[in-house]
Amino acid sequence: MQIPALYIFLIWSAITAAIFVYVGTSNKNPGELSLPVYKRVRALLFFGLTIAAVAFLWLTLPLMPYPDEGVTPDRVIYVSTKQFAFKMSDQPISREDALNDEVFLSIEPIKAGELIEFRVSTADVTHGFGIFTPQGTVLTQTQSMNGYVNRLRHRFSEPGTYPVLCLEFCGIGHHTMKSQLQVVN
Ligand SMILES: [Cu+2]
Repeated sequence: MQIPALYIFLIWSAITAAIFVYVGTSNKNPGELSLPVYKRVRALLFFGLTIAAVAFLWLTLPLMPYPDEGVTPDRVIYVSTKQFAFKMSDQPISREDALNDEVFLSIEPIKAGELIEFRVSTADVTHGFGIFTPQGTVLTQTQSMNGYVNRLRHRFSEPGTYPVLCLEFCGIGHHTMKSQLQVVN
């Protein structure tokens, strides 16, 4: 997965650099563009990009995982983040418990098929709450932000051990910020 990402990055960087070089060199000999042509190009760009944007939104917005109105989750799990750990509880987590390193919280295993709502917040800086599949690919994620409770709903279809990792660079120990979820039948 890393190598294809590197190639995509290199190709994209080369395209961006080529555009800069083209614009930089083409400015040396500015050509005259007649006003009607200029207006036509501008109208074409405006309407073309507007139609592309509307089509893109129309195609992709229905795929967004918005929680259904009026659907009650089977279970609520409270998540609190702090440099550099996750705390999860079936009860709301007080700010004192969130900040206290001596307080260890745990949750009961999750049942496969249940609709889980994670309520995610942070006790210090912004973190990420990323749930990965047992095979190590991202399953779902939300940010963990100070002063906000972000709700993330997910239904685990298969039992297993799902790693939880921070997806925001939150400080020197970011890479050690790990947890996991147990999903059972
Ligand atoms: Cu982090």
